[in-house]
Amino acid sequence: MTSYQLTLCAGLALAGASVAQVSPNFLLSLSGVETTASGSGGTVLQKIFPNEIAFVNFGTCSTLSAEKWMPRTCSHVMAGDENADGNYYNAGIFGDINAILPFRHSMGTGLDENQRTVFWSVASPMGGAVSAQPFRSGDVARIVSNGIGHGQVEHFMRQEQFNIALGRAPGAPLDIDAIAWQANYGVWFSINNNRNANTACGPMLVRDGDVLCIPPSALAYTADGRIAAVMPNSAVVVHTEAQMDIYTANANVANNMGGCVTQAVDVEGLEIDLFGPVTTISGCAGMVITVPTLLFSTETGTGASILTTAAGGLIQPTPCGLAGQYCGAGVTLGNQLGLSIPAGPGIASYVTGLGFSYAQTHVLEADMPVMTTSATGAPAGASNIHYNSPFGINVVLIELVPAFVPPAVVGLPFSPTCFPDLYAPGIFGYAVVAGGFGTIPMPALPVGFTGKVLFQSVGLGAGVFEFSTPTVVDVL
Ligand SMILES: [Ca+2]
Ligand SMILES: [Ca+2]
Repeated sequence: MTSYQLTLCAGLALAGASVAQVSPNFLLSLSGVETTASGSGGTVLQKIFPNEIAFVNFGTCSTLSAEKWMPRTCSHVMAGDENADGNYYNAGIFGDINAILPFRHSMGTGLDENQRTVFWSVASPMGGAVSAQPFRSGDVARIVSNGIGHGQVEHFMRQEQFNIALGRAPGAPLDIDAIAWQANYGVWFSINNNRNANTACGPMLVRDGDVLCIPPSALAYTADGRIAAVMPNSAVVVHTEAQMDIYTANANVANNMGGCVTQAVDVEGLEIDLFGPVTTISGCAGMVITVPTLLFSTETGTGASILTTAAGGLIQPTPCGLAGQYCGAGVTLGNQLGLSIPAGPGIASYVTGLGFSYAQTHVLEADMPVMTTSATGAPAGASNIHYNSPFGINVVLIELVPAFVPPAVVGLPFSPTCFPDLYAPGIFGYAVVAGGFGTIPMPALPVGFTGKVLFQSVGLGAGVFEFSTPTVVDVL
C-alpha cells in the first residue's frame, strides 16, 4: 500500500467546544409524519414530514413544542428542479432525512445553525439535473450556492470516503443513517444495512446496529472543515450491535405501546455528549480511540425516545425531563420532544436524525405549492402562505419569477441566525406581518399566468435583517 499521509488542518484542531457553547436543544428528523405539540397556530407548519428537519427548543417546558425548521419546500428552492420535471415541488425529495450533522455546533462555534450550514444524509438520492455533485444515500451533504451555481451539493463526507474507511470498494452501495462528528473525536456513524467490510480490525460483517468511529488521526480536512480524505481501512466498530442492545435494554425505556425496548435493531441517530464520561479503547492496528458518551436513537424507539451510552445505558435527560418514559410506567408519548400525542398510544415515529444545535425557526410554506390555474386564473386568497417568525416585524416579499428561480444573493452581511441568502428577482408585492404563526393570502393570478411565485420573509432582528426560508409555488 502506498503511504497515505494525512494531516489535520491546523485551523481545525482547536474546534473542541467549550461547555458554554453546548446547546441542550435538538435538530431532529422523524420516521413518520408527526404533528407539533403547539399545533403551530393551525398552519400547515404543524405537520413535520420525514424529509424535513424540526427544531426542539427546551426553553419553556410548559409549552414545549417541536417546530418545523427545514421545510421540504425550502429544500426544493435550495435544490432547484433537481429531477427535471419542470416543478420545484417534489413531495418525496430525499426519501427520508436519516442523519443530521449540525456543523456549526459540531465545530464548537456556539452560532445558530441555518439550512446552509447543517449537513444531512438522505434515504433516496436527490435528482442530478442541477447539481454537479451527487447527493446519495451514503453521502452526508448540504445544498449551497457556489461558484458553479445554485443548487449545488457540498459534502461533509462522501459515500466513497465512508467506503474507503470501511475497506470497501469506493463505488459500493452504502446508506449512512446516523452521523456525529467533533474534531477531537472523529467521525461517528452507523449504516442502514449489514455490509461486508475490511476495517482496522480486519474483514468482518458490519451490522446496521453497530456504531463505528473513524478516528481523528485518519481524517484530513478541507480549509472549511469538511472531510478531504480518509485513511483506508481506518473505521473501527466501537460499539457492536450486541453492545448497543445492552445499552438499550439497560435504559429500560418504553416504546409507544408501553412495551419494553430490549434491542436496538438498527441505530438511527447519533450525537456526541460533551458533558459525558470519556473512555479510551484500543481500536486495532495500534490505534487508540477516544470514546465519548453518545446519544442515540433506535428503530425500536417508537414514541421518539432518545437514549445515551452513559452509565451503561440510560434514557437521555433534557431540560424538560427524560427523552422517553420508563418501561412499566406507561408509554413513550412523543410529547417529551414537543410532538402532539395521538389518541391512544404514543407517536409511531422513532428519531431518524439527531444533533444538538442553536437555531431559530423562521419559515414559510404554501398550503398549495402547486396551482393548476393557468386556464382560469385564481382570485386573491385562493391559497395561503403560512409563516412562523420569531421577529416582531416582518416583510413578506412576493416575487414573480420565470420558469427557473434565479440564484439567491449570497454573502450578505445579514441574517446571522437564519437562512443566509436573499432571493430578490422582480418583487411583485409584499405584506407586513407580526411575528409568530400566521398566514397571508396568495395574490390574484391572471388567466394565462404560468411560472413560479416565490415567497421569502425579511424579519427585523436585533439591528439586522433576518431572512426566512424561501418557498416557491409552481403555477401550471
Ligand atoms: Ca422537480
Ligand atoms: Ca442515508
